[in-house]
Amino acid sequence: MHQDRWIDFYRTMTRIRAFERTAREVYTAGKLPGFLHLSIGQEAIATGACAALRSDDFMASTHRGHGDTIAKGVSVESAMAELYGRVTGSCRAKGGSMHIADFSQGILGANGIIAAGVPIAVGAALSCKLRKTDQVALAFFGDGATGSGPLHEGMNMSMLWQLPMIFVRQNNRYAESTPLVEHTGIVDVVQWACGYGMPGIRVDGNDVVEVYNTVYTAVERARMGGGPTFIDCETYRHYGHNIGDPGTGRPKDEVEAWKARDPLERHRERILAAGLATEADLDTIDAEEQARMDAAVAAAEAAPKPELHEALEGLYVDEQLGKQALQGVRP
Ligand SMILES: Cc1ncc(C[n+]2csc(CCOP(=O)(O)OP(=O)(O)O)c2C)c(N)n1
Ligand SMILES: [Mg+2]
Repeated sequence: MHQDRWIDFYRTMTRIRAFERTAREVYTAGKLPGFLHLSIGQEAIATGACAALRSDDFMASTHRGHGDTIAKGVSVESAMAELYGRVTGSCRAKGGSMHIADFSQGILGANGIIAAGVPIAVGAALSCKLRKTDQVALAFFGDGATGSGPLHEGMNMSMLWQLPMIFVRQNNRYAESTPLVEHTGIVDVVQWACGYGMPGIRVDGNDVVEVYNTVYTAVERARMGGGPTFIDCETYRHYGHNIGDPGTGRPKDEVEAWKARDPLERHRERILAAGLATEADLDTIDAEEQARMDAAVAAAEAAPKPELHEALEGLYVDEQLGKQALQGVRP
Protein backbone atom coordinates (compact mmCIF):
# COMPACT_ATOMS: atom_id res chain seq x y z
CA MET A 1 0.00 0.00 0.00
CA HIS A 2 3.04 2.33 -0.35
CA GLN A 3 2.91 3.17 3.38
CA ASP A 4 6.51 4.29 3.18
CA ARG A 5 5.28 7.32 1.22
CA TRP A 6 2.43 8.34 3.51
CA ILE A 7 4.54 10.77 5.53
CA ASP A 8 5.77 12.37 2.30
CA PHE A 9 2.15 12.74 1.18
CA TYR A 10 1.33 14.41 4.48
CA ARG A 11 4.24 16.81 4.14
CA THR A 12 3.32 17.76 0.58
CA MET A 13 -0.33 18.38 1.47
CA THR A 14 0.76 20.40 4.49
CA ARG A 15 3.16 22.39 2.31
CA ILE A 16 0.41 23.24 -0.18
CA ARG A 17 -1.99 24.27 2.54
CA ALA A 18 0.62 26.37 4.34
CA PHE A 19 1.51 28.04 1.05
CA GLU A 20 -2.08 28.92 0.24
CA ARG A 21 -3.01 30.03 3.76
CA THR A 22 0.03 32.28 3.75
CA ALA A 23 -0.75 33.60 0.27
CA ARG A 24 -4.31 34.34 1.40
CA GLU A 25 -3.02 36.24 4.40
CA VAL A 26 -0.57 38.40 2.47
CA TYR A 27 -3.10 38.96 -0.30
CA THR A 28 -5.67 40.15 2.24
CA ALA A 29 -3.03 42.47 3.67
CA GLY A 30 -2.82 44.06 0.21
CA LYS A 31 0.66 42.77 -0.57
CA LEU A 32 -0.03 40.69 -3.72
CA PRO A 33 -1.05 41.87 -7.17
CA GLY A 34 -3.46 39.95 -9.41
CA PHE A 35 -5.85 37.16 -8.52
CA LEU A 36 -5.69 34.18 -6.22
CA HIS A 37 -7.59 30.90 -6.68
CA LEU A 38 -7.09 28.70 -3.64
CA SER A 39 -7.17 24.91 -3.81
CA ILE A 40 -7.52 24.41 -0.05
CA GLY A 41 -9.53 21.20 0.39
CA GLN A 42 -8.25 19.70 -2.88
CA GLU A 43 -4.64 18.97 -1.90
CA ALA A 44 -4.97 15.18 -2.10
CA ILE A 45 -5.40 15.22 -5.88
CA ALA A 46 -2.30 17.31 -6.59
CA THR A 47 -0.26 15.34 -4.07
CA GLY A 48 -1.38 11.82 -4.97
CA ALA A 49 -1.23 12.38 -8.72
CA CYS A 50 2.15 14.12 -8.82
CA ALA A 51 3.66 11.56 -6.42
CA ALA A 52 2.94 8.96 -9.10
CA LEU A 53 5.01 10.93 -11.65
CA ARG A 54 8.76 11.13 -12.09
CA SER A 55 10.42 14.52 -12.15
CA ASP A 56 11.06 14.15 -15.90
CA ASP A 57 7.37 13.48 -16.58
CA PHE A 58 5.23 16.40 -17.73
CA MET A 59 2.30 18.11 -16.02
CA ALA A 60 -0.02 20.93 -17.06
CA SER A 61 -2.33 22.62 -14.59
CA THR A 62 -5.15 25.14 -14.32
CA HIS A 63 -5.88 28.61 -12.95
CA ARG A 64 -6.08 26.91 -9.51
CA GLY A 65 -2.56 25.57 -9.84
CA HIS A 66 -0.54 26.34 -6.69
CA GLY A 67 -1.03 22.84 -5.30
CA ASP A 68 -0.38 21.04 -8.58
CA THR A 69 2.84 22.92 -9.24
CA ILE A 70 4.13 22.58 -5.68
CA ALA A 71 3.37 18.85 -5.70
CA LYS A 72 5.22 18.47 -9.02
CA GLY A 73 8.28 20.15 -7.59
CA VAL A 74 8.34 23.93 -8.02
CA SER A 75 10.09 25.41 -5.00
CA VAL A 76 7.72 27.29 -2.70
CA GLU A 77 10.26 30.11 -2.55
CA SER A 78 10.11 30.68 -6.32
CA ALA A 79 6.33 30.17 -6.39
CA MET A 80 5.82 32.74 -3.61
CA ALA A 81 8.15 35.19 -5.35
CA GLU A 82 6.13 34.66 -8.54
CA LEU A 83 2.94 35.63 -6.69
CA TYR A 84 4.74 38.74 -5.47
CA GLY A 85 5.87 39.61 -9.01
CA ARG A 86 9.58 39.49 -8.19
CA VAL A 87 12.55 38.52 -10.36
CA THR A 88 13.23 35.50 -8.15
CA GLY A 89 9.86 34.05 -9.19
CA SER A 90 9.70 30.79 -11.14
CA CYS A 91 8.78 32.78 -14.28
CA ARG A 92 10.71 35.89 -13.26
CA ALA A 93 7.41 37.66 -12.55
CA LYS A 94 5.89 37.03 -15.99
CA GLY A 95 3.46 34.38 -14.81
CA GLY A 96 1.96 35.26 -11.47
CA SER A 97 -0.41 33.00 -9.55
CA MET A 98 -2.18 31.61 -12.62
CA HIS A 99 0.89 30.81 -14.74
CA ILE A 100 3.49 29.26 -12.48
CA ALA A 101 5.77 27.09 -14.62
CA ASP A 102 9.08 25.34 -14.11
CA PHE A 103 10.32 23.31 -17.06
CA SER A 104 13.17 21.87 -14.96
CA GLN A 105 10.48 19.96 -13.03
CA GLY A 106 8.33 19.09 -16.06
CA ILE A 107 5.81 21.77 -15.06
CA LEU A 108 4.42 23.09 -18.32
CA GLY A 109 2.43 25.71 -16.51
CA ALA A 110 -0.66 26.60 -14.60
CA ASN A 111 -3.02 28.23 -17.07
CA GLY A 112 -5.61 30.99 -16.83
CA ILE A 113 -7.54 29.65 -19.83
CA ILE A 114 -9.94 26.83 -19.02
CA ALA A 115 -8.83 23.48 -20.52
CA ALA A 116 -5.80 25.09 -22.19
CA GLY A 117 -3.39 22.90 -20.27
CA VAL A 118 -4.86 19.80 -21.90
CA PRO A 119 -3.54 20.29 -25.47
CA ILE A 120 -0.18 21.37 -24.05
CA ALA A 121 0.08 18.11 -22.10
CA VAL A 122 -1.15 16.09 -25.08
CA GLY A 123 1.57 17.74 -27.19
CA ALA A 124 4.13 16.74 -24.55
CA ALA A 125 2.76 13.18 -24.58
CA LEU A 126 3.12 13.12 -28.38
CA SER A 127 6.70 14.29 -28.03
CA CYS A 128 7.40 11.49 -25.51
CA LYS A 129 6.07 8.99 -28.01
CA LEU A 130 7.96 10.41 -30.99
CA ARG A 131 11.20 10.63 -29.00
CA LYS A 132 10.59 7.04 -27.84
CA THR A 133 11.17 7.89 -24.16
CA ASP A 134 9.18 6.30 -21.36
CA GLN A 135 8.02 9.68 -20.01
CA VAL A 136 4.32 10.45 -19.59
CA ALA A 137 2.22 13.62 -19.46
CA LEU A 138 -0.63 14.45 -17.09
CA ALA A 139 -3.19 17.22 -17.43
CA PHE A 140 -5.26 18.54 -14.54
CA PHE A 141 -8.55 20.28 -15.36
CA GLY A 142 -11.73 21.19 -13.52
CA ASP A 143 -15.28 19.94 -13.86
CA GLY A 144 -16.04 23.21 -15.66
CA ALA A 145 -13.54 22.25 -18.35
CA THR A 146 -15.13 18.91 -19.04
CA GLY A 147 -17.46 20.10 -21.77
CA SER A 148 -14.83 22.14 -23.57
CA GLY A 149 -13.45 21.39 -27.01
CA PRO A 150 -9.73 21.18 -26.15
CA LEU A 151 -10.40 18.39 -23.67
CA HIS A 152 -12.36 16.31 -26.17
CA GLU A 153 -9.83 16.90 -28.96
CA GLY A 154 -7.10 15.89 -26.54
CA MET A 155 -8.91 12.71 -25.51
CA ASN A 156 -9.51 11.75 -29.13
CA MET A 157 -5.91 12.38 -30.22
CA SER A 158 -4.50 10.58 -27.20
CA MET A 159 -6.57 7.53 -27.97
CA LEU A 160 -5.95 7.68 -31.72
CA TRP A 161 -2.17 7.88 -31.25
CA GLN A 162 -2.07 5.80 -28.04
CA LEU A 163 -0.26 8.56 -26.20
CA PRO A 164 1.19 8.21 -22.69
CA MET A 165 -1.37 10.63 -21.29
CA ILE A 166 -3.31 10.84 -18.03
CA PHE A 167 -6.38 13.09 -17.76
CA VAL A 168 -7.13 14.09 -14.16
CA ARG A 169 -10.38 15.90 -13.49
CA GLN A 170 -10.45 17.94 -10.28
CA ASN A 171 -14.17 17.68 -9.82
CA ASN A 172 -15.01 20.21 -7.10
CA ARG A 173 -18.63 20.30 -8.29
CA TYR A 174 -18.67 23.96 -9.32
CA ALA A 175 -17.42 26.09 -12.18
CA GLU A 176 -17.22 29.50 -10.51
CA SER A 177 -20.72 29.43 -8.95
CA THR A 178 -22.38 27.11 -11.50
CA PRO A 179 -23.09 23.65 -10.05
CA LEU A 180 -22.04 20.54 -11.92
CA VAL A 181 -25.58 19.52 -12.85
CA GLU A 182 -26.13 22.86 -14.58
CA HIS A 183 -23.03 22.72 -16.77
CA THR A 184 -22.60 19.06 -17.73
CA GLY A 185 -25.20 16.87 -19.41
CA ILE A 186 -24.20 13.67 -17.65
CA VAL A 187 -22.79 13.71 -14.15
CA ASP A 188 -21.09 10.35 -14.62
CA VAL A 189 -18.44 11.68 -17.01
CA VAL A 190 -16.31 8.55 -16.85
CA GLN A 191 -18.77 7.26 -19.43
CA TRP A 192 -17.31 9.81 -21.82
CA ALA A 193 -13.89 8.26 -21.36
CA CYS A 194 -15.32 4.88 -22.28
CA GLY A 195 -16.84 6.53 -25.36
CA TYR A 196 -13.35 7.51 -26.47
CA GLY A 197 -12.15 3.97 -25.80
CA MET A 198 -9.99 4.67 -22.78
CA PRO A 199 -10.42 3.52 -19.18
CA GLY A 200 -12.42 5.95 -17.06
CA ILE A 201 -12.19 5.70 -13.28
CA ARG A 202 -13.88 7.68 -10.51
CA VAL A 203 -11.99 8.09 -7.24
CA ASP A 204 -12.41 9.78 -3.88
CA GLY A 205 -10.32 12.86 -4.59
CA ASN A 206 -10.03 13.61 -0.89
CA ASP A 207 -8.16 10.37 -0.30
CA VAL A 208 -4.53 10.88 -1.22
CA VAL A 209 -3.71 7.17 -1.15
CA GLU A 210 -6.58 6.28 -3.48
CA VAL A 211 -5.57 9.03 -5.90
CA TYR A 212 -1.94 7.92 -5.80
CA ASN A 213 -2.73 4.25 -6.40
CA THR A 214 -5.08 5.03 -9.29
CA VAL A 215 -2.78 7.50 -11.01
CA TYR A 216 0.20 5.20 -10.44
CA THR A 217 -1.55 2.39 -12.29
CA ALA A 218 -2.46 4.74 -15.15
CA VAL A 219 1.11 6.05 -15.34
CA GLU A 220 2.60 2.56 -15.47
CA ARG A 221 0.13 1.60 -18.17
CA ALA A 222 1.03 4.71 -20.19
CA ARG A 223 4.78 4.09 -19.78
CA MET A 224 4.38 0.61 -21.20
CA GLY A 225 2.59 1.89 -24.29
CA GLY A 226 -0.92 1.13 -23.03
CA GLY A 227 -2.32 4.56 -23.89
CA PRO A 228 -4.32 7.18 -22.03
CA THR A 229 -6.52 7.01 -18.91
CA PHE A 230 -9.20 9.38 -17.62
CA ILE A 231 -9.55 9.77 -13.84
CA ASP A 232 -12.38 11.70 -12.21
CA CYS A 233 -11.46 12.87 -8.70
CA GLU A 234 -14.34 14.04 -6.52
CA THR A 235 -13.44 16.88 -4.20
CA TYR A 236 -14.46 20.30 -2.92
CA ARG A 237 -12.82 23.66 -2.36
CA HIS A 238 -13.18 25.16 1.09
CA TYR A 239 -13.19 28.74 -0.15
CA GLY A 240 -14.96 30.62 -2.90
CA HIS A 241 -13.96 30.55 -6.55
CA ASN A 242 -11.29 33.18 -6.03
CA ILE A 243 -10.17 35.48 -3.28
CA GLY A 244 -12.86 38.02 -4.11
CA ASP A 245 -15.65 35.45 -3.82
CA PRO A 246 -16.88 34.76 -0.27
CA GLY A 247 -18.20 31.38 -1.48
CA THR A 248 -21.60 31.98 0.06
CA GLY A 249 -23.39 30.77 -3.09
CA ARG A 250 -23.03 27.13 -2.05
CA PRO A 251 -25.36 25.52 0.52
CA LYS A 252 -23.92 25.81 4.03
CA ASP A 253 -24.56 22.18 4.96
CA GLU A 254 -22.83 21.04 1.76
CA VAL A 255 -19.75 23.11 2.60
CA GLU A 256 -19.69 21.77 6.16
CA ALA A 257 -20.14 18.15 5.03
CA TRP A 258 -17.17 18.45 2.70
CA LYS A 259 -15.01 20.22 5.26
CA ALA A 260 -15.62 17.22 7.51
CA ARG A 261 -13.99 15.13 4.77
CA ASP A 262 -10.89 17.31 4.74
CA PRO A 263 -8.12 15.36 2.94
CA LEU A 264 -5.35 16.51 5.23
CA GLU A 265 -7.18 15.62 8.43
CA ARG A 266 -8.19 12.24 7.02
CA HIS A 267 -4.66 11.38 6.03
CA ARG A 268 -3.34 12.52 9.40
CA GLU A 269 -5.81 10.19 11.12
CA ARG A 270 -4.76 7.33 8.87
CA ILE A 271 -1.07 7.82 9.65
CA LEU A 272 -1.77 7.92 13.37
CA ALA A 273 -4.00 4.84 13.22
CA ALA A 274 -1.29 2.94 11.35
CA GLY A 275 1.26 3.99 13.96
CA LEU A 276 3.55 5.49 11.32
CA ALA A 277 4.07 8.73 13.27
CA THR A 278 2.97 10.46 16.45
CA GLU A 279 0.94 13.65 16.82
CA ALA A 280 4.18 15.39 17.79
CA ASP A 281 5.92 14.18 14.61
CA LEU A 282 3.13 15.55 12.45
CA ASP A 283 2.98 18.81 14.39
CA THR A 284 6.68 19.20 13.70
CA ILE A 285 6.04 18.83 9.96
CA ASP A 286 3.28 21.46 10.21
CA ALA A 287 5.63 23.87 12.00
CA GLU A 288 8.51 23.26 9.59
CA GLU A 289 6.36 23.92 6.54
CA GLN A 290 4.86 27.08 8.03
CA ALA A 291 8.34 28.35 8.96
CA ARG A 292 9.42 27.74 5.38
CA MET A 293 6.48 29.81 4.10
CA ASP A 294 7.29 32.67 6.45
CA ALA A 295 10.86 32.65 5.16
CA ALA A 296 9.60 32.48 1.55
CA VAL A 297 7.45 35.57 2.16
CA ALA A 298 10.35 37.47 3.72
CA ALA A 299 12.62 36.53 0.80
CA ALA A 300 9.99 37.51 -1.79
CA GLU A 301 9.38 40.86 -0.13
CA ALA A 302 13.12 41.56 -0.10
CA ALA A 303 13.59 40.59 -3.78
CA PRO A 304 13.59 43.20 -6.54
CA LYS A 305 10.79 43.74 -9.03
CA PRO A 306 11.79 43.31 -12.69
CA GLU A 307 13.07 46.24 -14.72
CA LEU A 308 11.14 47.40 -17.75
CA HIS A 309 13.86 46.23 -20.14
CA GLU A 310 13.39 42.65 -18.87
CA ALA A 311 9.83 42.53 -20.21
CA LEU A 312 10.86 40.72 -23.40
CA GLU A 313 13.48 38.49 -21.84
CA GLY A 314 12.86 34.79 -21.48
CA LEU A 315 9.88 34.73 -23.81
CA TYR A 316 11.59 33.21 -26.84
CA VAL A 317 14.22 30.50 -27.23
CA ASP A 318 16.13 32.87 -29.50
CA GLU A 319 16.04 36.28 -27.78
CA GLN A 320 17.13 38.14 -30.92
CA LEU A 321 14.48 36.55 -33.13
CA GLY A 322 11.93 37.22 -30.43
CA LYS A 323 12.73 40.91 -30.29
CA GLN A 324 12.61 41.13 -34.09
CA ALA A 325 9.26 39.33 -34.18
CA LEU A 326 7.82 41.82 -31.75
CA GLN A 327 9.05 44.61 -34.01
CA GLY A 328 7.32 42.97 -36.98
CA VAL A 329 10.54 41.74 -38.64
CA ARG A 330 10.11 38.36 -40.30
CA PRO A 331 12.98 35.89 -39.91
C1 LIG B 1 -11.86 29.54 -21.96
C2 LIG B 1 -12.27 30.22 -20.68
N1 LIG B 1 -13.58 30.49 -20.47
C3 LIG B 1 -13.97 31.08 -19.31
C4 LIG B 1 -13.05 31.43 -18.37
C5 LIG B 1 -13.49 32.08 -17.05
N2 LIG B 1 -13.37 31.12 -15.96
C6 LIG B 1 -12.34 31.16 -15.10
S1 LIG B 1 -12.40 29.92 -13.94
C7 LIG B 1 -13.87 29.35 -14.59
C8 LIG B 1 -14.56 28.17 -13.97
C9 LIG B 1 -13.73 26.94 -14.03
O1 LIG B 1 -14.35 25.91 -13.35
P1 LIG B 1 -13.65 24.52 -13.20
O2 LIG B 1 -13.07 24.07 -14.49
O3 LIG B 1 -14.62 23.62 -12.56
O4 LIG B 1 -12.41 24.82 -12.24
P2 LIG B 1 -12.44 25.29 -10.71
O5 LIG B 1 -12.43 26.80 -10.73
O6 LIG B 1 -13.65 24.75 -10.09
O7 LIG B 1 -11.17 24.74 -10.13
C10 LIG B 1 -14.28 30.12 -15.68
C11 LIG B 1 -15.49 29.87 -16.44
C12 LIG B 1 -11.69 31.15 -18.64
N3 LIG B 1 -10.72 31.44 -17.77
N4 LIG B 1 -11.33 30.53 -19.79
MG1 LIG C 1 -14.82 23.16 -10.58
